[in-house]
Amino acid sequence: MRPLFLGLDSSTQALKASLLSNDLSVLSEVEVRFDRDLPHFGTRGGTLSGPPESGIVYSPVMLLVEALDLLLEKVKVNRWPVQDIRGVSAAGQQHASVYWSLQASSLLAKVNPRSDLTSQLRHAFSRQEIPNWQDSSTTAECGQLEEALGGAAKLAELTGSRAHTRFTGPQIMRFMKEKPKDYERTSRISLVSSFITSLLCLDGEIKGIDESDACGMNMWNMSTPERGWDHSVLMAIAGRRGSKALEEKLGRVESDGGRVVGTIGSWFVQRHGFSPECVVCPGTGDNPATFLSFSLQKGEGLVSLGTSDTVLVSTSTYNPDAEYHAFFHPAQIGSPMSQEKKATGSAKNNAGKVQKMRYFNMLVYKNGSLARERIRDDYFDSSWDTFNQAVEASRPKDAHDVLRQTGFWWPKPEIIPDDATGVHKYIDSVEVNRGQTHKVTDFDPPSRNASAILESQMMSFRSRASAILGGKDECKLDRVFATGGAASNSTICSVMADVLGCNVCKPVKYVAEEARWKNADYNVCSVAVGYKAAWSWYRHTSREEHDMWIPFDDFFKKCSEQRASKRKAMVKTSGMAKEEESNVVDAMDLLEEGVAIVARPDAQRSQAYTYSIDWWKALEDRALGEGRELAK
Ligand code: ADP
Ligand code: XUL
Repeated sequence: MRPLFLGLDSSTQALKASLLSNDLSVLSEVEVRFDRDLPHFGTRGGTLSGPPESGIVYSPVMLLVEALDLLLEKVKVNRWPVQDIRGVSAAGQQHASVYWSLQASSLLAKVNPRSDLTSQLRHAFSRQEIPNWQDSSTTAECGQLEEALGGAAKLAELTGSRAHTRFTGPQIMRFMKEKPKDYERTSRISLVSSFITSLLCLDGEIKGIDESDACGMNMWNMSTPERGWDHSVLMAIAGRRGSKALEEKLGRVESDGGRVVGTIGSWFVQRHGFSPECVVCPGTGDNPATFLSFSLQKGEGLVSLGTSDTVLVSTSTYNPDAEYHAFFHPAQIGSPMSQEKKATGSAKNNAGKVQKMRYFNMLVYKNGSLARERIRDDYFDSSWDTFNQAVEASRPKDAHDVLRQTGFWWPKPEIIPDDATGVHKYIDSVEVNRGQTHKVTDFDPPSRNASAILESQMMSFRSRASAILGGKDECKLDRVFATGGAASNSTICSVMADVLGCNVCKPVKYVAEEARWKNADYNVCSVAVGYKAAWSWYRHTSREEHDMWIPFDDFFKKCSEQRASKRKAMVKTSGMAKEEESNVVDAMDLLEEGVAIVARPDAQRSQAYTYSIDWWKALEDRALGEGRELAK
């Protein structure tokens, strides 16, 4: 039997599962879509909303429990060999919190395999709602928190982010105020990832929050080597007297992303046929999991072009900034924290095995695909092809063909830059050198809107990524991975390569039956936590000291080498001619096993963008100011 691994992803709209082989190939996926498969909850897009203007967005906690029951039924229908699964881990939407009742532990410990979880866990929660990341009901709490901590920059320096309405700290603060009795009746507070982890183990213990996920709470001190729940933040949230109780409700935090925190619950073994040898390791947030899916190295990035645009940048240093977020790497063997030292009286047993702490920064933009779509619809008859043709017609012709028209699209109040609003377009009036830049109602010709929005969005990615990587504009990303709906557009990827000045890559898989590489269209979050489960199991079952502490990236590399040799052996036995084999590889610009380059930067065009960055930055400041004036 070859061990298999399972990754779960509890996202806004669905609970997804990926089944992986021991060389980390994706074998199969199933999902429960909340609106479609559990319609009795009445969710739209996976969530419910509070009264108009309240900003409240949530999902029922029982929706996730029922989704897990249903997912396991779907796994059965799909005949997954669950008895061979040896490791499992879960990704969950970041920031979203789950509130356990006082009897939760005893209910978890005694679930009966003859019934489903839904019927047995109804009383396990002190709050029926999980605040969703789209919730914006906590503006007042964010203001109070920042004021108490000395401002947005100070809070970012301590916890990796300024206060955000969706972050857990402000959410807990509001819950305490609105429902003090329910808060009192709360034994523990989990994030979605640690909530699912507790359900997987079902041993009565509420499992610890993963340290990378803890960074999305506005409560975890990242700024000192010993980290820990930040006492000044806890006091600002719960008052001097309540801060201790809050710390207890938050519980321990897992600094080693590959530690085995339990084995799969006997309920899974008896009811669904799992093996009692299947181990569970800490889950993590969905963005940390996405980061992990490509085993990003220092200086590498990931751009997700979905409804919103997200940029993740891997770094070896802590770079907090009020404009974006800093997180710990989600699969590292972190140094002992103050919490652990307190618990054991000394450094934990992994001291000496720990790796230098690693980080990543995350930029989140609200005006991503929807802003691009608006231009496509207004100017290009809703056709991406026509949009792309306009972009191709206006790309820089050489290094001196600098930007002369640019714009800023913030129809929704933007996160980066903070609170930017409106749509602003500018034209530089002199052909040679820089002249006066004028604000205009539209570009000349208007088809310029297509390239202007792409260039401007990517200039923003570039200038912020450079700031994260070293503060200078020449400081570039080494390569980026592109994901999300718009990454299927090759023109968009090509502009991204030019503006960022680096290769743009995508995951690909080799399909033996068709003897060719194809885009890997799996769900990166659940796959990445499947990688983490495999890493954890490998360490757990190894006898060699070296393997027990193998860093995640080394394990990942080892598995991709195994996949490469397996593929080569398959090609050999298939009798494929040498020439045909190289055609298969050349058809995809392969960078390494499972990674293809989809766009390379053009040196001349890239230089033109480098020459344009200061001009663009000054205009971004101007647009920000003009937007604020108009909003007054
Ligand atoms: P979500 O954030 O919901 O996961 P996706 O990653 O699925 O979103 O991306 C959806 C977005 O992708 C859509 O809003 C659409 O504008 C964009 N998109 C899809 N195909 C293309 C394309 N060919 N070119 C540009 N954008 C595209
Ligand atoms: C990130 C964020 C969202 C959620 C989606 O800060 O709020 O991307 O993680 O589940």
